[in-house]
Amino acid sequence: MIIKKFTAKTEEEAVALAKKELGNGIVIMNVKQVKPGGLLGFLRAKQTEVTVALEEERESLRRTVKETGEQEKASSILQNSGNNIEKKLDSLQTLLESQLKAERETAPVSANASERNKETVQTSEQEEHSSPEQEKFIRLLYNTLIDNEVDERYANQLMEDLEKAKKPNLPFDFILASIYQKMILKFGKSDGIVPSGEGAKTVLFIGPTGVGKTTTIAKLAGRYSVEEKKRIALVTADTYRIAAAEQLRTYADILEVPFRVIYSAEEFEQALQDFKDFDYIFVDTAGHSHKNDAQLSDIEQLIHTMGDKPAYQCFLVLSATTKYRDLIKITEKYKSITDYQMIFTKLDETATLGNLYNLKLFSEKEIAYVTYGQNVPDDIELFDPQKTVKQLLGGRN
Ligand SMILES: Nc1nc2c(ncn2[C@@H]2O[C@H](COP(=O)(O)OP(=O)(O)OP(=O)(O)O)[C@@H](O)[C@H]2O)c(=O)[nH]1
Ligand SMILES: [Mg+2]
Repeated sequence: MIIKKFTAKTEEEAVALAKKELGNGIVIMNVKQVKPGGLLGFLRAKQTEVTVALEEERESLRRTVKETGEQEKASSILQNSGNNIEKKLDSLQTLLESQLKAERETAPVSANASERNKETVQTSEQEEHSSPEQEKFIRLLYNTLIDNEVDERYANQLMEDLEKAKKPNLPFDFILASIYQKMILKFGKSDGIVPSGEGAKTVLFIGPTGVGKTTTIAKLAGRYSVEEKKRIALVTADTYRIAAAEQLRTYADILEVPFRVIYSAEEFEQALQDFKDFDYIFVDTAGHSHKNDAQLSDIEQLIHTMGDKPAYQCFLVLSATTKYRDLIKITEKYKSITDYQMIFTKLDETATLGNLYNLKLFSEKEIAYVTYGQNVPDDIELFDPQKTVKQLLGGRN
């Protein structure tokens, strides 16, 4: 990570200087007023000093690649997260430092933790540049990630990246900011449901049984129809259970939006035709076990009906409480059927969010929304990587 200070009359001017030199991917770490030095310095006006950081990866990217759409996106994520990163991470750092202090006072460390850290400790002893405090801090970050059920493989990757960026006497907040940014970049950011340029946008919700597909549709339909005053139609292809269609019909009645049950690909096409002047058509599907190929072929048929229409988005709904190994299998199975973004439900029922990070890295699919309760339409939001990364690094929920 490159860290550099820029001074100008105003904060805006200093940031502009930094962007001119380092590009749009910078993260603002700190802003402060400084007195000009030198003889007669006291006669001159105060200046603003802005400390910015740029990831080494981004720096080389900036030099070698022209500004691509992808890079623009990364920049905007960083900028959103970066505005005064110091302030945002303050409480987190205090928390980690107090843990560090507690650890120092309660030596020896528990057998389990010391076992887990053996490898890191050994490499740290060979590492001549890092201070023991720095090593402890990094180890604490690693343990926090593991406690939050981040896959060891991905936690180790982050640690390797940190090792590369490490310099003697690097302040804790730089280390923290570096890992924080890296994780946010890996998560990426989805825009969720985006309106179609013209005509209705069809949005399909697929996934295992009981994860909250229908409830999530109700939440989104509520948001879009009541708050955004959009024209919504609800369609269900879930004809497996008698109560399933009724569940969505009830929501449609409350929201006063049209509702249709479809039994075949032809009926689906007809529904899309009939609702073509609406803003959004939300399509509910029956929950399927990823092990049941016959059921999955129904979904494939629905998707086939959509063809390669651009006005179509598909969301794979997953519960944050599902076992990691099963989540891997599910995302893999659906990948063979269609492209999708992920929605994680039931965040309120789990204490650890490591699976969100694991599944993003494993599937390379974006996380669009998270839901955290049964209340319709309140308990849903667009996935916020900053918030999740902070939690994964030990910040408060
Ligand atoms: N705690 C919690 N419960 C949720 C959440 N989302 C949905 N639920 C509950 O999970 C249960 C199943 O929700 P549904 O929306 O029927 O799930 P589904 O995926 O449509 O289920 P099938 O259609 O049977 O496959 C219901 O009791 C919901 O209230 C959430 O974010 N948190
Ligand atoms: Mg359902």
